[in-house]
Amino acid sequence: MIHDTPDHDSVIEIERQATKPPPMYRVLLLNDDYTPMDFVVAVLQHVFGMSREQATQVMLQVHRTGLGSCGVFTREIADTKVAQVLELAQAHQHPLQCTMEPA
Ligand code: TYC
Repeated sequence: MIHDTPDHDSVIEIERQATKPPPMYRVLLLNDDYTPMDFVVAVLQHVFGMSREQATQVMLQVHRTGLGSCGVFTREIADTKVAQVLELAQAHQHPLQCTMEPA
């Protein structure tokens, strides 16, 4: 939009800030030697809404490579999902680790 104003640079800057998409974060699952595969699949289905097939693919990717992406979310949603995974892992006494990084 063109603004007929003597200070149009700051108007454009304010609009850019207001319409900028939010920073996004990738939620990552880490491999370990102890968490049962079935538990990881169930967590991925429950927390990330994945199908059993999709969850199995992500779990195997983590198992084989050490790391895998559970999806990309805004900071608040990514924070919540990381916390949900860690709570479930703790509640079942599994060492499953989950973290997030800027996407
Ligand atoms: N490596 C685990 C096993 O062999 C399975 C596993 C997969 C653990 C993914 C964590 O994020 C993980 N039981």
